[in-house]
Amino acid sequence: MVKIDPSEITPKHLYLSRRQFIDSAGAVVVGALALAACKGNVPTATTSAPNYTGPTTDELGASLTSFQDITHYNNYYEFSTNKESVANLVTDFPISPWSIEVSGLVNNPKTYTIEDLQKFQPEDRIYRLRCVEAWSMVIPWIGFPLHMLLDDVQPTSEATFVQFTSIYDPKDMPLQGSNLLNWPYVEGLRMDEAMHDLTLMVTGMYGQTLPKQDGAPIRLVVPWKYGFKGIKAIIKIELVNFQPSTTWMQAAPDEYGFYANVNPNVNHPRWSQATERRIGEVARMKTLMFNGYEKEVASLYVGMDLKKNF
Ligand SMILES: Nc1nc2c(c(=O)[nH]1)N[C@H]1C(S)=C(S)[C@@H](COP(=O)(O)O)O[C@H]1N2
Ligand SMILES: [Mo]
Repeated sequence: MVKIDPSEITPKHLYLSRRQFIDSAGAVVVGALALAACKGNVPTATTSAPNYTGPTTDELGASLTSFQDITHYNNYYEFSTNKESVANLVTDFPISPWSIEVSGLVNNPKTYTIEDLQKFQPEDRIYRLRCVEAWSMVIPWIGFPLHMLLDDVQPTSEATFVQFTSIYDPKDMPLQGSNLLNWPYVEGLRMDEAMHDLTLMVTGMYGQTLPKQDGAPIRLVVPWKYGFKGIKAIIKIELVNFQPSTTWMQAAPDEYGFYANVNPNVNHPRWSQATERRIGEVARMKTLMFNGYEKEVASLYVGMDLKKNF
């Protein structure tokens, strides 16, 4: 397991009580409504979020994306294909109670409530998020490494991949009533990728509970891969002995591969991946190999043809 430099992480002891959980979810809803009411009048974005006292740049010196942009420019196809609309459509999506089943090739299968997950010490991690559509953000997540959860259920020696499944709730997720994508949204990682210390189960952002539009109550974040690997609203994690199918491979196998490592040298069939637009900034910037995490993750892919295994 590769450890990341402690200087890159600011650990913070956060206990998300059920009470705080409900309070901050409510605050986001109120914020979204206030914004909708002001739309057209006030284009200014809040730089940060209330209560956030952490660092304001990533380890490369790039500024954090504003809380406003992170919560109002979202890819969440269960709700909308319009990134600016997601925040207003998630209001009634119920996320409590919620549980996650962790099963398959493990010695100790378990179903965790969100409250149960508090035993895995949450950390603050500032990561770049690079969408396959060539835009990016810098986001101060709160979460715990996935390996903590996997160690808890004890994968058997047969387990080689991990499969993730989002909730299926067509009553509350309007586009699950359409065939835009195959539902529920599914994703996967190879076992060594899942066990890597950078791979995070995220429950918060900017010092508060995760907003619904960003994947509450729990989502995956794999910072060296394109954003679509970061599956939101997870209800099941299964340890398996085959490479799992993913929603985007099913939708367009020529465009989206299983590995989806950020790679400026492998273009999407319809656009270049050499540069990206950092949300909130004007000039385009060069996309970094493995999204700037090459030192930490390149060893996972030695001997693999990254052009073929895109
Ligand atoms: N369940 C689910 N997870 C998802 C998606 C989605 O449509 N549904 N979109 C993905 C894509 S394409 C991206 S770029 C990120 C966006 O995360 P954000 O809205 O928090 O920035 O979520 C990913 N996770
Ligand atoms: Mo994306």
